[in-house]
This record gives sequence, structure tokens and C-alpha cells, in this order.
Amino acid sequence: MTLQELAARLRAARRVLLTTHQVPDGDGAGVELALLQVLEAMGQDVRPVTVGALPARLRFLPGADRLLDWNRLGSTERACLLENLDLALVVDMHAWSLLGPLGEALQSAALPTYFLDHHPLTTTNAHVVCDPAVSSAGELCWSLIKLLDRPVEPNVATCLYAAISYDTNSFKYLRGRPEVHRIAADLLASGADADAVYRHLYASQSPRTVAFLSRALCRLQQTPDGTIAWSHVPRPAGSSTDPTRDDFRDLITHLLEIDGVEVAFTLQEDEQDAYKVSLRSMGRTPVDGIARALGGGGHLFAAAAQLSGPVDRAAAEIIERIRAATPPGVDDTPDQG
Ligand SMILES: [Mn+2]
Repeated sequence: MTLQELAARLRAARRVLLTTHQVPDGDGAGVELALLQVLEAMGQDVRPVTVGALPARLRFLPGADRLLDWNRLGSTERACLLENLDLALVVDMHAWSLLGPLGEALQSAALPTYFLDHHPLTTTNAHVVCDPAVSSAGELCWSLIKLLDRPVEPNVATCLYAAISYDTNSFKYLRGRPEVHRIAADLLASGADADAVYRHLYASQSPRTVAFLSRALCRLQQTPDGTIAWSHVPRPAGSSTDPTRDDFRDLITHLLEIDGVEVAFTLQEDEQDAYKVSLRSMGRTPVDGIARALGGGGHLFAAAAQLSGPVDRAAAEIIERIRAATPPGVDDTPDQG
């Protein structure tokens, strides 16, 4: 469906449930909280839900204290939340499986559920609005609010600025889109608190995270030509000091920022000899096909999958697949930005 059709459905609704994928991130949570405030200003009864708690660095987002964690609700509260809803809108994802237990509940309640997403389509669902060309769900949400003909209040602007900043890693991954900066400028003019977004998203490392990074970076390995870097992170001890998803995101960013590196990956041991592989590319070697071939998925230049085997064999297999996915002559091509 189109963004215009989604705007029409939202305009006609009275009671709306908003949510995003499990393990909410800056883009999903930012969009959910922006829409919470916009729809409430339109007089709607809005129920904002997450599946899992918001990471600490996102709790500064305006309205974050309103989010209800589905995993912590009792059965009566869950039933109340789903009662008399006109529709559910799920942002930053479009595959039911990413919604976990809430997905099952929405499906069995037979609620009209719509998805607003920017990941490459993996299913055909008439209720999905998806533009894989845009930077983030935040960018799509900005367009949706314009279609709803609603003003962007300062708190909404901060949520959307955070969403776009999160998915572009502070406006580094723009994929050649001037729109990203145009929208960011519009959000700043609307009162987005860019200082707070920077401070909370990028300058709030815990000593625990820095210790994790220092250990993981000690295990840095590179191919002899220097174009592929990786690190293997052994199975965590199962304590509260276990690395988080954001820790791994930071780790792979450090690997990718080494001079000459075109593709970085991490091997995160989940169980004995079973790894979550995260892949990130500077933009010349597509990595989504590698992840898909291993049963995973993601974006053109950021993807993830599962892999088993001894760590050296797993790393060798990924390197071989990266080589196969790299267009010829990439090493000699000057950077086109
Ligand atoms: Mn996103």
C-alpha cells in the first residue's frame, strides 16, 4: 500500500496501537514516540507498546516513559491493550516474526495491522508501506506526518532526528540522499534537540561497554590485503555485564573505520560453536546476499545471519563469501563518496 493510503487509515482511526520490532532501537522507538505524540494531538487514543525494554541510551526520548513493555504486562493488561482497537501500526519492520509474542497476539485478535518500514521486502503483505531507498523509518515517518498535515512539534522533531541519526550512524550513511539532510534541517528548525541526541546516542558509553570494546578489539583480525576486518566474541558469561546489541554495533563500526577496510564482520558466539554473524560494508561490496545465503537478511550494506562451526572455519567461510560478492576492481576504484 502507499503512504497516502496509510495516512488515510490513520486519519479515520480512533484507537491505535503503536509498536516496533523486539529489542527496540533508536529508529523504531523514535518513530513510535513521534507518532504517539502526533496521533494524540489529533485526538486519538494511542497505546504505545514495545516488546522488551528500551535500551538506557534511548530513555531520554520525549515520551519514552509512556512505553508499555509487552513482556512485563499481565494477561488482563494485555487484553485491555488490544480491546476496541481500530488498527495497529508497526514501524521499522514488516515480518511478523520480528514482533515475537505481540505478533501472535495481534494476529489472533485479527486486528488490521499495518507496517511502515524501510528494510528490503521479504514478504508480500498488502498492509506494508515500505521504501528500501530511504535512510530510516524516521524519514518515512516525517513524510507521513506531512501527509497527515500535522505540525512537527519540538518533541516530535527530537524523536525523528534521533531516529534518522541512529540509522545513519550520526549522518554518516546517507546512501547519496540529500533528502536526509533536508529533513534533518527541517527537524532542527522545528526545535529538535540535536545536542541531547548526540549526548545520549553517541557520548554515553558505559565503562562496561568500553571494557567490552577493548577486549573485542584485541581480537581484531584482518586479511593480508587489509580489506576485511573481523573480531570474534566468545560466548558471554550470562551475567548483567553481557554485551548488548548496541555494544556489537559499536564494535563493528570501529572495525569498519580502520583505514582500507571495505567489509567488517563480527562473530558473536551464542552457543558452543554457533555464531551470530553481523556484516557491514563501506558501500562497494553488498553483504545482504551473503546473509540471505546463510538464512539471514538485512540491508544491502548491513546484514546478519547465523553460522555454526569452529570459529576459524566460520570466519574463512564468511571471507570467501565476501570475496565472491566483491565486484572486480573494487580495490583500485577511487572513493566516489
Ligand atoms: Mn530502521
